[in-house]
Amino acid sequence: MKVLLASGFTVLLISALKFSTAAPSLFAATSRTSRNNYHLAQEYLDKYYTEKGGQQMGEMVARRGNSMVKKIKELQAFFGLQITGKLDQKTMDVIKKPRCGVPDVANYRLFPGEPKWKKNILTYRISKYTSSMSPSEVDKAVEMALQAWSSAIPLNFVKIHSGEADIMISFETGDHGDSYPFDGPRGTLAHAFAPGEGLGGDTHFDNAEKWTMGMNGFNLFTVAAHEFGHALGLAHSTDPSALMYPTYKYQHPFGFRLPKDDVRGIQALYGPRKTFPGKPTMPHIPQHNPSNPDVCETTTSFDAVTMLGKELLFFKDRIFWRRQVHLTAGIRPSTITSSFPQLMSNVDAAYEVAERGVAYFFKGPHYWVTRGFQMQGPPRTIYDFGFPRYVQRIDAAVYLKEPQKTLFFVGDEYYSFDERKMKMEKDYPKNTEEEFSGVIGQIDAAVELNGYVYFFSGPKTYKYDMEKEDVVSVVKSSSWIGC
Ligand code: TQI
Ligand code: CA
Ligand code: ZN
Ligand code: ZN
Repeated sequence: MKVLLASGFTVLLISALKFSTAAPSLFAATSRTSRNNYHLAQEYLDKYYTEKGGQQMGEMVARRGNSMVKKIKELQAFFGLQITGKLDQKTMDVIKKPRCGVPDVANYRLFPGEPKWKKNILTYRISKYTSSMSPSEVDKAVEMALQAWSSAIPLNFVKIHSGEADIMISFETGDHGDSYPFDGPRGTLAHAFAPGEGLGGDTHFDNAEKWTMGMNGFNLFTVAAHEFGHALGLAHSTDPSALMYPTYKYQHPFGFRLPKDDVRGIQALYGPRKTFPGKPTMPHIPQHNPSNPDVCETTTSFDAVTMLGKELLFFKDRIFWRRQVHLTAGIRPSTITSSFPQLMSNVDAAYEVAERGVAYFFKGPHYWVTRGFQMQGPPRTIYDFGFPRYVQRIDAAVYLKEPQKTLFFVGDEYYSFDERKMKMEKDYPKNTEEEFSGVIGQIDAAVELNGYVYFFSGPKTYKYDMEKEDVVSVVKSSSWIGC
């Protein structure tokens, strides 16, 4: 269910109060308590929700005949309570609870009950676009707005294109089915529901606004970044420099840094994103390796290597390089990260089954399926493959075309997965060094090219000839990216 915005919330309580005598069953308590609750709720409203407009909206809602139970359910969803549809103890507790239990220095506010996401990978989907901007501009604004938050906390956002995402994003006009109709140009710009099931996290933008990438109309990045703050669990801040301060102020999307108060607020819920000492928090995009000795010095090993379509991808921390297989050294490898899904940072292993046009990316006990760079659905667990539970992550994976088998390297052992039968093979795991003569040490990454398997182990890459069953050469791992 949804989180209401302040004005929506006003509607809810006002209509609840208005109809309390007509619908006494909504109150769990006696009529005397109900009257007390009425006064408490009214005080609460007067104090925190004094916007005009609300009453008017309340009348609209009443005329449409929405049930009171539904309203109370929405209120409960807003506060992350159990959805009973009654003004029960917990619901009244929320109303009675003073909202200022926040340390003096901080100006951010959490929602009562402090609803938050209980998982660290959240999916999002943009289900309806606006005609004011191109879809790719909308995608970009949304992605950057989410990234502003995920750079501060250990949450990762994964975009999906079908089905139900945690954060469903859409542009809506007027009444759009959640009892918070939009009001045409200006007024309400957008709203978002607090973390939770169903409507929780969902974010709607008023399609009647002129949405832009720039400074005219309303800047989508700015409003989206604010709304995602709500969708992650932040209420409004009293700090005028905060993103969550309830006044529109254009924010330049490029080079945007989350203001301090918002960082404090969101980290109070999710803790800080852990970065490794000396590693950049934001993706660092090396431009041209030979002229960038840093990258060559520090990139002595890879986390994962795979083909993806016609390109060879090398992953390392939050960076990856893509290059054409057939281009010879000296041609600069291009790099991306900023436009790439968050999950692509710190991948453990990756492989492609070119015949099926799909690739698999592994990170801890999860994996994702992609077609090219398009994610296919939410993350899944590696136990789907038949790994024993003590396997918590995979070091490397390589698909072998001819036998149609994928080898998974874990520690000093490897497993073999039959891609035709979609089954893990019996008699595994086997010892890697015993089976691949000449390959020494733990495997970080592996890829098959032209009948050779390249095993990446720290600064060395072993070129393994499958026919000869032996290593035929050893090269420096960083030479693959032009070092
Ligand atoms: N929408 C309000 C908002 O998102 C809805 C709202 C009102 C609300 N009170 C709330 C949400 C209390 C959670 C808690 O704030 S809005 C801005 C502003 C709006 C406003 O359309 O008024 C932005 C949407 F004021 F900050 F610029 C986005 Cl950025
Ligand atoms: Ca509007
Ligand atoms: Zn809505
Ligand atoms: Zn807001």
